[in-house]
Amino acid sequence: MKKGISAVTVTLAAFALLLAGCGGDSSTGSASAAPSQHYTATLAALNDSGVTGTADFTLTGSQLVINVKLNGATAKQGHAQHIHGTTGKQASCPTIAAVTKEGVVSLESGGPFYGPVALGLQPATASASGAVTFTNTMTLKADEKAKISPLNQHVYVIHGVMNKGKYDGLLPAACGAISTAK
Ligand SMILES: [Cu+2]
Repeated sequence: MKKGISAVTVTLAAFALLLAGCGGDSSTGSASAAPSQHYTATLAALNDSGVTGTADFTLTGSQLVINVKLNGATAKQGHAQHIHGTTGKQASCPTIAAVTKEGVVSLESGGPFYGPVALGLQPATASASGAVTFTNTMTLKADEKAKISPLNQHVYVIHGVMNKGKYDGLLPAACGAISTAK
C-alpha cells in the first residue's frame, strides 16, 4: 500500500515536470518569432549616491526583459525603478541645473530632464554591500509599450538615497540614458 502511493506520487511529479517543460517550450517558441531589440543605459550617480552600473533591456514583441546591475546603492533598502520619458520627446538625465537651493536633485527638479514615469519597474532591494542585481520579465500591454517607445528616447532612473542622515526613497540615486545596443 505504501509502495502504491509513492508510485502515484512519482508519476504525478513526472507529469508536472512534463507540463512545466511544455509551457517553457511554447513560450520560448512564440517569443523567438518576433525580433529582439537590445538597449543599454550606463548609470551616472545623482545626489552623491555613488551609484554606478548598467541597466539593460531586451524588447521582444510585448516582452521586456530587464537586467540591472549596480553598486553603491543604499544598503538593504528598496529602490523604486522607472523608465522615464514622454513619447515624441528626448528624455535626458538631470544636469547640475536641476540642483535645488536645498542642494539636491529632487523628484520634481529632475522632471524637466527625465519627464514623467513611462513605466514603473518592480522595486529592487540593495544588498548589505549596496549591490543591486535585478532581473525581471514584463509582458507589456499595448498602451504600456507605446509609452516607452522608442526606448532610446527614454532614461532609466533608480530612486532612494541617504539625505541628511535619513533615507529618502523619492530622491533619484542614478540615471542613465537608454541607447540601442547590439
Ligand atoms: Cu522614477
